[in-house]
Amino acid sequence: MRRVAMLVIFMAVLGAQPPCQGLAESGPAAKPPAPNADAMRRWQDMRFGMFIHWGPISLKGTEIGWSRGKEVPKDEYDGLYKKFNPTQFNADEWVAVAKSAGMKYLVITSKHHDGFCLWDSKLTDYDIMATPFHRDVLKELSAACKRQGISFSTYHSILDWRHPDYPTDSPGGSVPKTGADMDRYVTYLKGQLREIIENYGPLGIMWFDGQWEEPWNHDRGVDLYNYVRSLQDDIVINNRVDGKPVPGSPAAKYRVGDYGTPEQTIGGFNRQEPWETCMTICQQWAWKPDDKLKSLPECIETLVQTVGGDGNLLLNVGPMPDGRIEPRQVERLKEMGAWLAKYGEGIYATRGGPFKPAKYVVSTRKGNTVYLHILAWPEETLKLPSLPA
Ligand code: JFZ
Repeated sequence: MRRVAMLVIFMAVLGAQPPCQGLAESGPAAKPPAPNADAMRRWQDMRFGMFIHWGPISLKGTEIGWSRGKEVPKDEYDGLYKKFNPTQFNADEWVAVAKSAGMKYLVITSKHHDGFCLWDSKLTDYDIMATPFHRDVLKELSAACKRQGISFSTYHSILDWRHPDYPTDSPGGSVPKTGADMDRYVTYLKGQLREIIENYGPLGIMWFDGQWEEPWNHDRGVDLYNYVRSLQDDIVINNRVDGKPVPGSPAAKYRVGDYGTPEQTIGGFNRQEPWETCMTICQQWAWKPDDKLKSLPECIETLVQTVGGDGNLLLNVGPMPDGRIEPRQVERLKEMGAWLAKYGEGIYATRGGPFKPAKYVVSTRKGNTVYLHILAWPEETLKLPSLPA
């Protein structure tokens, strides 16, 4: 009894984590450290980033992850990598497009729900090195970001419907797998995150997703959060790292994750909890031929309304199977960049408010300066919303 207690104290002193095996049984991991304040500030100041969803599924033009076992039969989906050869991929061009849009950071899918890995992973053969393309996309992109002064980050799906050890399968996690082993899967997940951070880091953000299924839970989320911070302390981690409470255990006392992630919608005015809206420039996350492109006013108003509510905007593009970002999307992004070249002072490194964003008037501030973004002037006089008390 006494030896067990001593061991626990010893581990706490060292700041070490209990082993993850049997985590659900052995109770929650140590309460995680507070977000790194400098990293949070750096990330919030950037305000505008590029999200990239990409993989062999772009050959079909259907949605990444979700179309596996639906629009595209599983066997066909899983074999697409053999034909994935985006010879026109040029990392410096992608980064230049982000820069020309006025974006300051970039987040790319290292692995989506389909399990395909866009980098040279030693832990699986289902990766970019198994394709005829045979070039490490994360390596080239992270290097280009460094060269051009853009913060590099990755999106990583916790769930993996193809991996034999992850307990659910496509379509959409509705089918249980036999022989799966979640503890073994978490070892794989952590090993891959280590590869990404060590080989392509330091990263700005680790953007988790796919946390909502039963195999994931709060305790595993806390453990994973601690693990990623132990690899790089000044990394920012989104709130999709956390999971539902372990079945049968009391509700979690706290949540992990440094910021909120409203999806395809502009977050509400909130200066207490950092947040980032992620939104597609068209309608699908992955590339779809002739997908409906948002207009320039729509794109700019989304950015202004988001920043005025004190959030960041992560605007998504899905590159084509040949490796290029669609020219009409590049055009739209450049138009946003031209607007930002003129009005960026009222966007970058600002905070939302003091007025709550309204339909036609949105405010941001920096020091003693308040910036008013007037989106329309429909009446004789411009009425400002009332100031929050
Ligand atoms: C998730 C992903 O599934 C999606 O493909 C994309 O990567 C986006 C940024 O994040 O969005 C979700 C998450 C959950 C559901 C739908 C979309 N859901 O549970 O229906």
